This record gives sequence, structure tokens and C-alpha cells, in this order.
Amino acid sequence: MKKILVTGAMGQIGTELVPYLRSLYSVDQVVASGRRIHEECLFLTAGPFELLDITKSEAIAAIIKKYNIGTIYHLASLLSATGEQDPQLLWKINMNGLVNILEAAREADCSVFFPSSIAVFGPDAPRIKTPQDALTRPTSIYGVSKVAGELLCDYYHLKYGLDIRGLRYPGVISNAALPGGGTTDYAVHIFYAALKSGHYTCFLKEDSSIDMIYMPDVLKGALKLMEADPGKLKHRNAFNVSSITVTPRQLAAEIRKQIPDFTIDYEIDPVRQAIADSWPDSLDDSVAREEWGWNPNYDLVAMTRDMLDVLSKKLQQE
Ligand code: AKB
Repeated sequence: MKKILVTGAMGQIGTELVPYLRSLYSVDQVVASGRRIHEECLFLTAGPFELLDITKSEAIAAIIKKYNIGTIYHLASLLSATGEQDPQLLWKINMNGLVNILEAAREADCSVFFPSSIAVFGPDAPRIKTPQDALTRPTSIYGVSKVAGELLCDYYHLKYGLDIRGLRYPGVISNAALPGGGTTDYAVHIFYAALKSGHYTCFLKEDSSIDMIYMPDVLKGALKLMEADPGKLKHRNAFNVSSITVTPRQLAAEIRKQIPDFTIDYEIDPVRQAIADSWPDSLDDSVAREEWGWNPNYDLVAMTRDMLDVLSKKLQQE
């Protein structure tokens, strides 16, 4: 049976996607890869693991051949805030990396999962419940790379018949690895701060609304899309998905239901605030629901309860 390769396995999503896939299939069936090994993610090396610089095309081809890879979850990417610090580096990693993956997938006839983002939308798109097929004219380099990536994935499907599927994730909330360099990172940091010190200083304004999704739904959604009947997929790639629409003030209020003394104040980071202001407040994910049965489990209340529960146990052990 052909194996699965996960790039960017030491990142926020990869750290949980690899164990999830290994638990569904088998440890040997899933090859994790990353540019370097983070100490807190050493557990990923208990199964097949390869150091991989995504900008080196021969290295990707060699891993595909070595393990007989049939499916690639291509997660290696810089995020929105980091991207604004070095747009050229973002382009190199996000675009050249994707081109390399698609070319290697074409040579070896692999299926590909490509995570896109709410960042594909810019100020010209409708802000509330942004539809699946709304105008994609982003103003961040990260958003530009995700739009180009979505189009490239469509092109490889049309031109070469490659099976490439993907989701537009909003902010991802999780409790294993910390997110690195995103605009929505506040929605993870706030939980650590609430449990450690009872106070959080937020870098976005209190009323900045951006959609979020909880990690179990991220994993479930990716797998469900990859296993969906291709005959039913009209869009195939770049599906809007979401489950929580929230502002920092509302998230703080939800946390306060369990930690009544929790306080929050605001020191706005102009770069991340400008990115947040250019993104939709919320996404319309009805097309994903119709075409392949997207059906998330976690709303704001359930996610907050689970985050605090899991994180408080984790922090007690540290
Ligand atoms: C970011 O904030 O850059 C990411 C994203 C929404 O794609 N979390």
C-alpha cells in the first residue's frame, strides 16, 4: 500500500495530523518531514521521519521514491505575520515549495492536500459570511501566495489530472504545538496566559472578528475531504471551512466563565491589525457542507471548555 508524506510536520497542524493519521492507518504508513527537529516534537521521529527543505526539489522526489508515497499533505508554509517581515522568503517557501511538491506529485502520480486560508480574501470581499466564490484580492503576501497556490492546484488538476484537494482554514486553535507567526495566534496564546497568569495582553483590537476552527475539526475536515467521492466535488480545492466566529473580547468572556478573575488588555500590533482588518469577519462554508458533508463538532463553548481542560492538565505536568 502506498504511503502518506506530511511536510511541515513540526508545525501547529502537522504535530497533530501525523499522530492522527498514524492512529488511523499505522505508524509506518505515515512519513513525517520537516526542515528541523523541534525538541518538543521528538515523538514524531518514533515513526518514519525525514529532514526536508521544501525548496529542494530533488530531496522531495527522493523521499517519494524511498517510501513509495501516494498522498502528500503539504503543510510546510510561513504564516501571515512572519510573511510581512520577509515577503521574499515567504514566496520562496510557500510558492517554490508548492511548485516543487506539485511537480514531484505529477512525476509520481500522488494525491495532494493543500491547506489554503481565510487570507485569500481582501478588503474587496464581502466581510460577513464571505461566500465560497467571492473575489480573492488579498493585501498580505501570505494571502497572495495562497491565492496563487489555489490557482496552481486547480491548474495541475486540469492540465495533468492530479487529484489535489484543499481547505481554506480560518485561525486554528490547538493545544499541542504553538502556532508560529500568524495573525490569529492570539486565540491560542490567550488560553496559555489565562491558565498561567490570569492575564493576557492582546495584539488585536477587542472587536476584531475573525473565524476560528478547533484542531479536532481541522483533522477531521482534511481527512473527510481527501476521502470524499471525487464525483461529488465541484470545487475540489479551496473550500471555505469554519465553525467559530469570535472577537478577542468574546473569547475572553467565554474563558471568564471558567476563570472568573481572568483579565485582558490590548496593545495593538499595527502589522497584524492591518492584516486582520483586511480579512473577512466570517466565512460561509455552506459549499463544503453540500459537496462533501463538512460538519464541525466544536463551537465556541465546546472548544473553550476542551482547551482549558486539556491545557490545564498539560501545564500541570510541566
Ligand atoms: C495566520 O494567521 O496567518 C494563519 C491563517 C489564518 O492562515 N493562522
